[in-house]
Amino acid sequence: MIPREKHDRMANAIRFLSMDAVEKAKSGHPGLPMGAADIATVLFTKFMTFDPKRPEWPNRDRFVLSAGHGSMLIYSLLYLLGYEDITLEEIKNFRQLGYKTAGHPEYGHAAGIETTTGPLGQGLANAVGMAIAERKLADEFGSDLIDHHTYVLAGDGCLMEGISQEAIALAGHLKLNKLVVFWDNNGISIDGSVSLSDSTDQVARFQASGWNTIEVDGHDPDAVADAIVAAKSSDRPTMIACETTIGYGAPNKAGTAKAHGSPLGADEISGVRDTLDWPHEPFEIPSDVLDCWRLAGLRSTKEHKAWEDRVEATGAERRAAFTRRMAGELPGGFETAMDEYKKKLAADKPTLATRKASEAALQVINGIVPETIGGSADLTGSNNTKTEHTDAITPDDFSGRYIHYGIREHGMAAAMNGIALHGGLIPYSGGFLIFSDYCRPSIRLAAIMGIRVIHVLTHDSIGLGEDGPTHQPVEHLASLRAMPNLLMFRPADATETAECWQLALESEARPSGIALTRQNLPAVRTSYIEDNMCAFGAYDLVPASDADVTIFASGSEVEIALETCKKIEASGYTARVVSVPCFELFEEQSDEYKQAILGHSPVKIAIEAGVRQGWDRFIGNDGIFIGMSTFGASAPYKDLYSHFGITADVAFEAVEAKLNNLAGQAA
Ligand SMILES: Cc1ncc(C[n+]2csc(CCOP(=O)(O)OP(=O)(O)O)c2C)c(N)n1
Repeated sequence: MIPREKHDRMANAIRFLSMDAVEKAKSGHPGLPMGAADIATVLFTKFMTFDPKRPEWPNRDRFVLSAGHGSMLIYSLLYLLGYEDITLEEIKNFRQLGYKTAGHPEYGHAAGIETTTGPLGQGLANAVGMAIAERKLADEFGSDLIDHHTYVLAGDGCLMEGISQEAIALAGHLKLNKLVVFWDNNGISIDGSVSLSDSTDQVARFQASGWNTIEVDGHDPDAVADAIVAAKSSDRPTMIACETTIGYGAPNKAGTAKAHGSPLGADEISGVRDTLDWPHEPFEIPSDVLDCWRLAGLRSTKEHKAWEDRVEATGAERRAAFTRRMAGELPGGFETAMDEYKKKLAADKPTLATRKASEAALQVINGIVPETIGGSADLTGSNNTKTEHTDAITPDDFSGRYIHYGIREHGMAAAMNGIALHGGLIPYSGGFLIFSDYCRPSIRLAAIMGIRVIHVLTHDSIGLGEDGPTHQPVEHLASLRAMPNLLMFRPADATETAECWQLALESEARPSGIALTRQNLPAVRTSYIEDNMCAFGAYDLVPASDADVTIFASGSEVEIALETCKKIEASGYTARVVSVPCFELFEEQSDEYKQAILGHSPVKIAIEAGVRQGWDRFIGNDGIFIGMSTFGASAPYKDLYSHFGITADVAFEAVEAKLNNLAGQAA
């Protein structure tokens, strides 16, 4: 038991570091760290299992600060506990360029930051993914190797965001009993009292979603500790509603929105020093308090050692598999298996919808890569994401490899981020490309963090047909291509689909989206090529030197490009076809390669059943674009392609007109 006075001084160290750092930076959020300091002190001094000297220890407890604006809470903790990445110098340079102490916690900046938070609600949903990963790996490797908790600190804002409902519903359903959420229930957000905009009974909401709930005074360390003990023995995830005062200790601003997101000011800070009896200079932590924190930083050393001994005592095969998986390396034999599969495709030349081709590729992948964990947002039969290796995970049985995420795209994508961040698993999902809008914030965070999550995005154009414009993506490829560090693939046939899958899996430090068709497509790659051609981003499918016309196309429109090419050739001109499965990978090629692909044809044309945006890179401002400029319509897909003029005839006419025009000019 830590005596109350000692606890208070330790918590106050968080409060003063936080308010002083915000004051020096002239920006930031002092209120949350000051209000949640007691909860954090109890958690990190009595419960969390972690090792500041080995922050990547796979079996550490995870702590997610979902209310990322309170970042000084986590920076203070990491400094006080002795994490090397966060020095006092870092704290003094909070929110400054080149320092790890960014405005919101960013994964990869400093060890101990488990995920990037800032967009409210995301951290909570990431934590659900981490808890899923823990349970799955414990099932697979045994609790001697993986057995830890995931703790979250969420604010009112996190709980107001819609994503929180998707996340807690999934966690409640899966009975993720090693997930513990502290709700920093301070009743204040930016505009003022939470009651201005919300009157939800949060405790009842969590209970209705299958959670265990406990209500405590968040400034009573014993009550908080008792609640955590109770949470740890629950058979369900637990939400601990902690009543707190934002800006605790500030004589005038505590309990008000004034403490939320701006420096308290010199007078108020001086008042806090009096109120909390802290006669120390800014950034000065008395040595007895720092000692206590550093001691807390050592609390799991023995446990860590015992875990290492258990790993050592594990059979060589299991140890090697565990180590490989946690390092994120693909298994030996993966490349060979994909290569063999490509040979088979070259021989079979199947006509397939690329969503079916993706299923076939996954059949190979899931057989050889045991760390893939699939799923779908209730579109399994449409996304074709389930294979014979992936039985469903159920609340009572995590031996499967498939998550029925329910109709929760946003929660799914955020949970996948958490699974990837946990390590040991590669999550892939299923959804309609149109509904990437519903998970875009999480995909964006995956791109910022540089993590391997793979989104299978089917029904990728008007080619889906009768479901109509609400379901037909038009601007989605362009908008996803606009996102830095996301690989957006659009394969044209079964071979390209296999290649794109391979690239997505091999891209350890970025997320991928794979856009796939509902409609059947013929094989456009008809002979075996050892190289992964999709790795070039764009490549010659039908080469021709000094071609009069170059046709660029992606996915389902490559077939139309090939037909157009034939028509052009028949009319006496030369044409080449460039397949463009991935804009981003194309940009990463050498200048020579890019120049060669772009070429010098007098006529350039791009065909894609989406908007033009982005294609001028290939065809120039004066190129011909055959695609969409409006929303789609509800009809059988072939009728739609005719109606919107995405056909070889229309493409050929446009090319012919331009060629005639050029010839006229030359004459
Ligand atoms: C998705 C999203 N919307 C808006 C914001 C901007 N924002 C940051 S903090 C905040 C208020 C949060 O209130 P609360 O969770 O109660 O935090 P506290 O006031 O207790 O610090 C808002 C709206 C955000 N970070 N993320």
